[in-house]
Amino acid sequence: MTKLREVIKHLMDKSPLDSNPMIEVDEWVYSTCGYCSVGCGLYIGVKDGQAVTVEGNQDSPVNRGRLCVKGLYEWKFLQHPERATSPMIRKKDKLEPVSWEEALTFMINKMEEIRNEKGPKAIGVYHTGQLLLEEYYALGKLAKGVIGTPNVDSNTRLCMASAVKGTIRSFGTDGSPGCYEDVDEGEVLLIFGANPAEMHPQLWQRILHNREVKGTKIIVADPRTTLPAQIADIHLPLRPGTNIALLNAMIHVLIRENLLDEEMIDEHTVGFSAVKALVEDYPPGRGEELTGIPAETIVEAALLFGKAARGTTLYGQGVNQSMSATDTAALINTLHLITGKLGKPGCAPISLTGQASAMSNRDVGGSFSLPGFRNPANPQHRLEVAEAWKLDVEKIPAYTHDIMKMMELIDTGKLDLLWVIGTNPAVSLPDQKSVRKSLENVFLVVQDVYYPVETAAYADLFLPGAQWGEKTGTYTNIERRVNLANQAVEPPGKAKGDLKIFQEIAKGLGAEEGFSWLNPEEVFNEWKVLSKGRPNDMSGMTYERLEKEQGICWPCPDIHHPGTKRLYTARVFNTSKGIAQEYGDFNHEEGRARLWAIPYTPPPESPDEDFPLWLNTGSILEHYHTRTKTKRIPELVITAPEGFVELHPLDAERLDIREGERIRVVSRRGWIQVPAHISTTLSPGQVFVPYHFGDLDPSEAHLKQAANHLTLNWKDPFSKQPMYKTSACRIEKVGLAQ
Ligand SMILES: Nc1nc2c(c(=O)[nH]1)N[C@H]1C(S)=C(S)[C@@H](COP(=O)(O)OP(=O)(O)OC[C@H]3O[C@@H](n4cnc5c(=O)[nH]c(N)nc54)[C@H](O)[C@@H]3O)O[C@H]1N2
Ligand SMILES: Nc1nc2c(c(=O)[nH]1)N[C@H]1C(S)=C(S)[C@@H](COP(=O)(O)OP(=O)(O)OC[C@H]3O[C@@H](n4cnc5c(=O)[nH]c(N)nc54)[C@H](O)[C@@H]3O)O[C@H]1N2
Ligand code: SF4
Ligand SMILES: [Mo]
Repeated sequence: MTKLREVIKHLMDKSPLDSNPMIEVDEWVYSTCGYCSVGCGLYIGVKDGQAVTVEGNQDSPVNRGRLCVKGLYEWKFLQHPERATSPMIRKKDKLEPVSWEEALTFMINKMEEIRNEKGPKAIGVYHTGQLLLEEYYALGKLAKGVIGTPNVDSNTRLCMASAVKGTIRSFGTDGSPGCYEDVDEGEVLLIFGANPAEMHPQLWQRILHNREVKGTKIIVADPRTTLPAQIADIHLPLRPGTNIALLNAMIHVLIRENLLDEEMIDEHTVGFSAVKALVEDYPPGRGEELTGIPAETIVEAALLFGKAARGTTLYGQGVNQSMSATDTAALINTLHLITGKLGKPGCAPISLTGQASAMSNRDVGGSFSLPGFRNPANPQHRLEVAEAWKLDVEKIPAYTHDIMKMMELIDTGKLDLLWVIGTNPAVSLPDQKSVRKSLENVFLVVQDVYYPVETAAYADLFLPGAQWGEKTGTYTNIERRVNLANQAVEPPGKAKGDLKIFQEIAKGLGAEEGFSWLNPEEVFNEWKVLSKGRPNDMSGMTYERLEKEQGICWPCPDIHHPGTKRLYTARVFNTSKGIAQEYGDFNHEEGRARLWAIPYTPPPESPDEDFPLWLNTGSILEHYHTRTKTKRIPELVITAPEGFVELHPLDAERLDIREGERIRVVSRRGWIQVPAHISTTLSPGQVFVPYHFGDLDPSEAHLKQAANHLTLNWKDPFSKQPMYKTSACRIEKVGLAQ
């Protein structure tokens, strides 16, 4: 790690960066940060029609005026010479600018042609967690209602799918049961497979504050000694992929010591006897064998959590992208249910959603569900949606496919057109070699805000959207707070809001009537009616209220309702078939939560003679995803200019590798060549590669640095989420035989 990064990380840790100094502006526009799901409130400063600064919103209960380094420079990615300003069509191997009319006619003709020839299933839509709630709603209606394809997915599949499935399997419907106040009020915080110091920095500031003022105890379960692990009271550096073994051993201790909430177990849940029987096989000694954590440390962690009156868990991609991901999320919920740490202050299992609006996508059924967490397999739920959309119920697909399945459908000639909106699969999907081959073999439409962008290297048609700051709509954050992000500036050139693009395509496909909204609030109002009576009821919200009240947490069923901090306070869950988001063995007509008994299963790939190191991939503070925004901000690029691999000093010594030396990381899928950063953050035998860096844009085409050349195309059986965190690799000095 460079010295500068160390300094920045230290700064983030000790003294929060306050907002920009005030500069002269014509107008301050109320908005919400568009990067991560913490959902910080901010104002965009506009001068002469351009965004010139941002200022943290002092009144926001989320961040109280503070912003992290990404939020602070957020205005800078709006005006950039590489903003996409015109639609483009591939002509003679090159994308050439065309008019909107030509671009949309081309797209609609192609869609009609494919639909007539092969049916709607041959059209795929793959979108994002970075649009606005209103845009997801419109896109869901267009893809499922108008096009009528089951091939609809979004990048939230790569991110939150396991947390969502785990939450549904425990409680019946999606949505975090808790709120940020539960983080403040917990005596103990269990940070499980997450690194909020770098990924959710303003939530981390709250945690640090609580620790200082209230002495909150912190337990961190992460194979790496991240910043949270460094300050934790107990660090559980488990072997990658062993979450289930650790949780089972902790639950074993809790049951043995009778640190349980019997009323919750007996009256409000099902499945305890199976859990009890299963964890008998996971005494702390077996936990140690499987996870590598000393048995007494597992006991200490379980007792700290179990004896505290209030405890909250924050979990992230170390769960969702690791082995047994959905099961781990369900087991974290189980841990909270059996100890009664749910539905009361300071007690909640909280999934750290990643992107600013990933939760909005889930709210309105942008990908796998129907709006309002409705179950696509439930005829009544489908009917409610069909009636609202004035459509034949048969038109709405009863299932959807995940993106890696769509790649397979391309490979087998069943999917002919893929419309990619606000995501960059030529960097972010696993096993890039096969993904890039599929992208070559489909009619590809890319709707993005920058050009060049890696995935557009394969595009036949490019549509320029507008981004954060250039359009109005809402975001739902981690704590279910729906907040407003207002348009501050006009999009550049011919770029236009994604909602407008969806409306025009719907019109081209003959569905103008259902898409004739005059502004985003009209879309919100339509959705709001459909949300009535559902767990994520937003019918009491208006844009005016959202701005005045600094966002409102759903459910908010009427105009006078203040919103809801925490769910399940009455210990009644959404598992009955009529309400639940899915059908399954967790359905329970009395509304009991389901406890899960889950045996440990080893990952499908682990280190061996040929590939002796664990490969872990993830994010770093300065960059956001595939860097389309952050690589265009010099202040962020300077500290992390290119891809790298972190390895432990003992491994570096054994392999004779020096700091900064360019080395090759090789897996069964491919290789990358990046500088080595020697770091004690990792345990010996493990390496870490950030996934932000691509190698298809002209400025990076000479580098081979995308982590996803290495990763495994292996999906969790329930959530179909790729397992990015757990595979095997080796390191070679450059020049040595492969
Ligand atoms: N700066 C920045 N912030 C971001 C983002 C970004 O790109 N940049 N992206 C946003 C998004 S979309 C997301 S999803 C979040 C991601 O936020 P996080 O989930 O916090 O981040 P990750 O780095 O993906 O993974 C978290 C931790 O899981 C650990 N881990 C790996 N394997 C295992 C395992 O088997 N068990 C356990 N217990 N832990 C394991 C890793 O070592 C890592 O420290 O961040 C959001 N915030
Ligand atoms: N190996 C490995 N791979 C991973 C992960 C990992 O930990 N390891 N993490 C995964 C996770 S958690 C995530 S969330 C994904 C993220 O992966 P991606 O979704 O591919 O990453 P982004 O860079 O956010 O892509 C968003 C694209 O949308 C564009 N865009 C931004 N705003 C708008 C808008 O308003 N409209 C339109 N039309 N376009 C817009 C951006 O320019 C960018 O090209 O990566 C996943 N991949
Ligand atoms: S913590 Fe997240 S929401 Fe807040 S400013 Fe940083 S990136 Fe934006
Ligand atoms: Mo994510």
